[in-house]
Amino acid sequence: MKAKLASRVLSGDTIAAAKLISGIADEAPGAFEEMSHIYPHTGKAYIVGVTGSPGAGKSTLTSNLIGHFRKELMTIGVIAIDPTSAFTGGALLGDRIRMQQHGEDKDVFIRSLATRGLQGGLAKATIETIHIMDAMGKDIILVETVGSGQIEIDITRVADTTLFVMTPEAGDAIQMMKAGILEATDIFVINKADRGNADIIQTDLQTMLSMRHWLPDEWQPSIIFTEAIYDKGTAELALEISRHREHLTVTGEMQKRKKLRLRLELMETVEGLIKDSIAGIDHGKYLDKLIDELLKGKINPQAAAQQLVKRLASDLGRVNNNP
Ligand SMILES: Nc1nc2c(ncn2[C@@H]2O[C@H](COP(=O)(O)OP(=O)(O)OP(=O)(O)O)[C@@H](O)[C@H]2O)c(=O)[nH]1
Ligand SMILES: [Mg+2]
Repeated sequence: MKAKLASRVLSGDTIAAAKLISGIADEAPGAFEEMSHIYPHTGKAYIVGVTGSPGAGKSTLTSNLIGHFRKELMTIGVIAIDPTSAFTGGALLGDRIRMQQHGEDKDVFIRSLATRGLQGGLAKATIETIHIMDAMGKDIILVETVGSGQIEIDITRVADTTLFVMTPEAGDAIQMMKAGILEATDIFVINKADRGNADIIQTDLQTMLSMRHWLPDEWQPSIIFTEAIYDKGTAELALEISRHREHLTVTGEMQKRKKLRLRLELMETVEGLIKDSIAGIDHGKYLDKLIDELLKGKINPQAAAQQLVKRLASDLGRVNNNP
């Protein structure tokens, strides 16, 4: 494989990048070989996670941030993760329209990843898409997700700066506690401040934050007000992101986040490999046989799992002994 796509991606070709991203999501043969030429060019981009409840204004805010960073001549990648498109088919289009003002800008590259079809591999596909945009030379990569499921939380944990977008409407604060978002957030954005009552949610938030114990060097999440439809508060938010970035750099936390990201990627890859290998034992017949035994109550799930792992280990041992 000559890694034709990878070399085009490295020269900034967006069509090649889009093709490679689809190849990764579809696990197309050759895509991973192409990726091996991408990895050496990664590690420079700054990753910002934009999460929050549906309709909170994440896409509008992301679009504003793109505009702000473009004025500073930074190049931008955007990944919109869309868990709802499988059901409604609409949200994805909405995001495209909101961001389309940047569609003509060759220094802004926007891709959507739908959760449909990716199952457990979403975090991995997202990280690989980040690598591709990073290797293309994008300075900032914004990742928009609805912060409700575990996968989204994993992704926000590995961003360099995570924003959680809320609105003054009730319920947001409680939901956030449940989802464990409080620990994963670096900057809280209270959007739709034009609707009033923004101070109420700010007080709720401050109360919650004050209940946490902070280590001396630890970043304490800040609260920023925005009115995204009027592009208000964008500069303040961008400034806060750069303040957080500075904090990560001076405290060495940046390196820790990079390590976390690599760990997540490694574990997801191993998990995928193991699952694929198990499904492939005796061309799938071994798994089928075990499931039949489970169904008949001849074996319990714990014993079946142990049997699978043992069989896998012995198969792998045979592969290693007879190269
Ligand atoms: N009043 C008001 N409306 C806003 C503000 N920001 C965004 N909106 C509106 O809120 C709606 C949702 O905005 P989006 O940016 O699509 O929100 P989102 O969080 O990306 O939505 P999903 O991706 O569907 O979860 C749109 O109709 C926006 O115009 C704001 O500051 N004030
Ligand atoms: Mg959106």
